[in-house]
Amino acid sequence: MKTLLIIDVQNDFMPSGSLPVPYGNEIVPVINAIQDKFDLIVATQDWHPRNHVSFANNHEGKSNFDEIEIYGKTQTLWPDHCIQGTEGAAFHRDLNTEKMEAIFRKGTDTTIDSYSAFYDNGHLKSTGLTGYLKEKGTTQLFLCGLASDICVYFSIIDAFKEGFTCFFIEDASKALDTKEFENLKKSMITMGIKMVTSASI
Ligand code: VGL
Ligand code: ZN
Repeated sequence: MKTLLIIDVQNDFMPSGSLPVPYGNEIVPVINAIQDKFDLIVATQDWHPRNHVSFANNHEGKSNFDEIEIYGKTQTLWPDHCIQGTEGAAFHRDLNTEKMEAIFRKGTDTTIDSYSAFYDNGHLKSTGLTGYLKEKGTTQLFLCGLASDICVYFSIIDAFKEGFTCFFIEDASKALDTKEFENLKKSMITMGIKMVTSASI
């Protein structure tokens, strides 16, 4: 059973947003065009409270893209983005949302970030997404969205470890840092994650 998991296709990650992913808008028509090929469509939204720990603005003397330690792990400090209920946290207006059966929101805990759709960055709490997808009968899981080197990457790694056969739809995703993504891609392929394009689904 084929499921499409659409990660964080939200206004703040678009070229005009507060944490822009270059060419992020270009994936919207690609994602809309492939939706018919799936039995189930699920999406995520990055959904932070205003006082979230990942915002540089909430740390005195820190600037955007500085790094700090949280629970012993490196945390990049981001510009304010995807604040709960704001226009920046909304899906891109052209993204087809009609067929989404569920929307999982992540990054809601003030004290920890959550790049993956499955667990927070400390792997302390599950979002329940594995249970949902398995109960729905998902075997093959296709991921796309923003950003390829952050939230899509961390989500697909967790999905693979949870036992799904995983496909990364390359042209339905864009990276914040394309060089970093090329390195991550090699490690994903080595693990057994399959890289595909929208035309081959
Ligand atoms: C993301 C940085 C911070 C993402 C979310 O969706 O890739 N990146 N929060
Ligand atoms: Zn975030």
